[in-house]
Amino acid sequence: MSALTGAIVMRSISLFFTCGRKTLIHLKKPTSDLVKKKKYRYITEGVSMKAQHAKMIELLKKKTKFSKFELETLCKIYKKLTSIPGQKTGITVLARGAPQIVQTIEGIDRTIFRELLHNTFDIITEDTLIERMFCCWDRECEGAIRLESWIIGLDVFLKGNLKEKMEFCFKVYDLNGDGFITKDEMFQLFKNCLIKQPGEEDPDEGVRDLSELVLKRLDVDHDGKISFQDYQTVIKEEPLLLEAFGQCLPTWENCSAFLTTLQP
Ligand SMILES: [Ca+2]
Ligand SMILES: [Ca+2]
Repeated sequence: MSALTGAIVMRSISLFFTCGRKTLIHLKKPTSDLVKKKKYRYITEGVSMKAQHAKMIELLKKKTKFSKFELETLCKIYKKLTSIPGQKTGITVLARGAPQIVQTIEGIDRTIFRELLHNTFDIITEDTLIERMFCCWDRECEGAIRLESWIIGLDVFLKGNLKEKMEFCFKVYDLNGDGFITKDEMFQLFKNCLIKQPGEEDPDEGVRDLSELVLKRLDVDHDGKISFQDYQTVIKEEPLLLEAFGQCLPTWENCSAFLTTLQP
């Protein structure tokens, strides 16, 4: 059982016990002792949540380039995004390893993610890329981006250096995640970007030609596919080719506009 699954199961179990305890309290006639205990429990729960939050901010401060203030603001934005009134965001799944437990994973789902890219970062790119970007952000592959993954994703997005950006873009473009961008993957990536000319006999011909051309430019070791090593070598010489297969990063203007909103 992974640490994450363990944590999910533990949370479900603790929720189960908490529910049981609450019922017990209601069944018995409340005595001042019980009331005191209940109050005490709420106070200690509040304190431990605060301590947990502080610990997480500290951890994220080490893992990312965000300041404490920026992290606090990002947490607030996340909370807003995942708690739309009258609507539970995230996805409902069966707990891994404990299918009897149905749980809702809190997080940014695909719809919110798409809207966020669209409205906040002005990234209007085609579906395959959006889906790949979502999968790269959703590091636990749960169908929802949790708080930590959201902040780490934003760190690359807004403050990433060239290496971090290259790693992110390559992962997005490597559609099947096998470590290479193949001619077929390039074809899929370009297919939706090119506008078909009316009356064209073979509309895919242009896409194939373009894939061929880009492969020639990026395949440094001439093995017919693009490895991260190939990609890295070329991008270092020609950073403009970073997003050669489609936009998956915000523009500099959008980055600085968003970062400004995080300031005091
Ligand atoms: Ca691949
Ligand atoms: Ca190669």
